Amino acid sequence: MPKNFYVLPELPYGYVDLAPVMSEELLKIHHDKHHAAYVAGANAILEKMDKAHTGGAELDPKAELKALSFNIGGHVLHSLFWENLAPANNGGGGEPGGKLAEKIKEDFGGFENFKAGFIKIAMTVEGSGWAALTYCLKTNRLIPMQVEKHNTNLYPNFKIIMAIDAFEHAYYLDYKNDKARFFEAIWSVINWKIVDERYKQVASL
Ligand code: MN3
Repeated sequence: MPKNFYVLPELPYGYVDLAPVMSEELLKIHHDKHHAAYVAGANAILEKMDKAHTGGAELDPKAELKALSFNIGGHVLHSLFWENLAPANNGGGGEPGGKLAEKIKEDFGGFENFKAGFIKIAMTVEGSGWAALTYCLKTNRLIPMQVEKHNTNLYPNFKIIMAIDAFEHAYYLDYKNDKARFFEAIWSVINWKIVDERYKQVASL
């Protein structure tokens, strides 16, 4: 198989479709500029790495591997994020159903508890980062994760089933410094069907 590069995925909905939770302008900048920059950043380092591996370029491993991790992490997390959103009342919002609903009830006592806890996780991300939900197959638990920037607190091998972007660029244009309002509003565009499918896949149910 020939080597290739990362590609910016198209959004599974239109730029206007998540308004008013995210305005057209915010979503466009977030996807076309921020996410695109992570894709371009990762690809530029991969290209340089290809050359370095065959002796045609010099690589600064510490700096460039850190940057590669940041950019690949950004690409992967944003791809998950766009997928786990959907327009309100057209796949987005409401409460999870199916197996995921049962698991949330078992682990958190119910959706409202889970939601309140997850908002706290998003609110307390320091600087730039993500609130993410993972599932641990070994201990049969939904385990939340606070991702610093795009990579620091990852549990290796744990699959993320839901992610919420807590970088300022995810809300500032629409909400200014009031991120609490963004983390409250986002629930009306969460695509629980996708999150439930990911959960069932990871937990092999
Ligand atoms: Mn982002």
